[in-house]
Amino acid sequence: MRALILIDIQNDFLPGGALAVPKGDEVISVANSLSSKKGEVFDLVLATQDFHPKNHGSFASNNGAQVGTMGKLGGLDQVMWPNHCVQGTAGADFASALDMKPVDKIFKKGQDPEIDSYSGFYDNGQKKSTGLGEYLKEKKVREVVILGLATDYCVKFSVLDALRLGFDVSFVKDGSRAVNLKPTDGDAAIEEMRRAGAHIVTSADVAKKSNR
Ligand code: VGL
Ligand code: ZN
Repeated sequence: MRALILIDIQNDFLPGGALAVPKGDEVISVANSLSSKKGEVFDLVLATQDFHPKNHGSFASNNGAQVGTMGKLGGLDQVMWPNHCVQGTAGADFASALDMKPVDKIFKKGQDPEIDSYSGFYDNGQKKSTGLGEYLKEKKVREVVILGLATDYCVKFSVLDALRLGFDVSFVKDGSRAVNLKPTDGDAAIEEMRRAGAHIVTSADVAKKSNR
């Protein structure tokens, strides 16, 4: 069983959004073209959604901090982000051009104000599960294909957790974009995923796979 996992393709991560990822909008057509291959290439299509309460501790505004500086949250180092993906706001919604019809299940994360959650599987302290890993195991998924936003945060940590959970993991390079607080962050994240055992692939490579 093979699952496609779409990470955080939400309005606030698109150009013009609160935490805009440069060229983040370019992942939408890649996501749509791969998710349209459900049945042929994928058995399941899943999506994660960053979904913060407005008092979330990762927001600079809730810490009297400047955006982009480092602080602490839940005992961990924490980037101070602009307010983003706040529950009940349009910024938290999935991109309107993203085709949600093939999506079998949505896993929300980042609801606990006391800890951030980059990975779609666990919070940053690896304490609480979103249920994604358990769901994949229950569905007998062995292979996961991951893309979305952002390469250097939520995509990277989702890939690393998926590897730790024992899945065969492919990261779709053309289906992901990086925040790049430092210009090399995206490339460093890809190298880290590769070293941890992920296959670095293109959407064209993935589209050639078959379930038959
Ligand atoms: C993300 C920073 C804060 C992401 C989410 O989806 O990569 N990055 N929250
Ligand atoms: Zn967030």
